[in-house]
Amino acid sequence: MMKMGEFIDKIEKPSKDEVLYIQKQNSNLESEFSELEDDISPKLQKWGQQIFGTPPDACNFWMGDARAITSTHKDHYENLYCVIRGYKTFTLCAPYSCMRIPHRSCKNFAHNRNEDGTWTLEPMEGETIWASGSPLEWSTVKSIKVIVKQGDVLYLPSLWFHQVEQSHQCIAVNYWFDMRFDLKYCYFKMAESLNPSLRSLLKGYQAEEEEESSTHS
Ligand SMILES: O=C(O)CCC(=O)C(=O)O
Repeated sequence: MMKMGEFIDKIEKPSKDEVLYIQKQNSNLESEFSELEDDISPKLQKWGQQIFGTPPDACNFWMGDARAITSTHKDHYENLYCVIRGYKTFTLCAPYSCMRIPHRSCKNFAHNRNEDGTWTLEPMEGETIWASGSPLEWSTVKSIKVIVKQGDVLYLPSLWFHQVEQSHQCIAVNYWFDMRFDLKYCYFKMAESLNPSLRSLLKGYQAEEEEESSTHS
């Protein structure tokens, strides 16, 4: 656990060994930064609630180093993303790009902080299928860049792929509202099933699972 004072000191004088980013996606605005709630107008959350018809699943606080880049992924959420200080650059690919985005299987690791303040990368169980590389490397996938400046709110619809970069000490708050698993989701899953790299990864998992269940029966 790192206290906020230590985080601020460190981010003001960044070291080459440590790239810090507050980016827990577990509603940390409520659970860890409740002191800030009075500074944040409830208007955006209320508006989101009205248009998506449900309270947010998570309200997140983000603050980080310019070297911290969020790799390309998509979420099952309608996302209202507000930049409070600095700017963020979102590189976006539409959901139908899922047919073409190369994927690979990545081993899971956790960054654990040691008592002396150093970090250890600990291997964890399992693997995660993730987009491989970044939008600029995918010649057959169209992307658009959106710069979200201080005071701007980006509505990022569910299932849009996004890679995110930021200015140093950028601060943001976002709200995730659960998406509707309707026809759009069915089309997305159908398009995804046409992606050759995903198909072969999923087949590999399926074969492993079948082998495991036959050795246990
Ligand atoms: O701001 C970031 O670094 C990532 C944001 C993101 O991935 C999200 O809001 O879903």
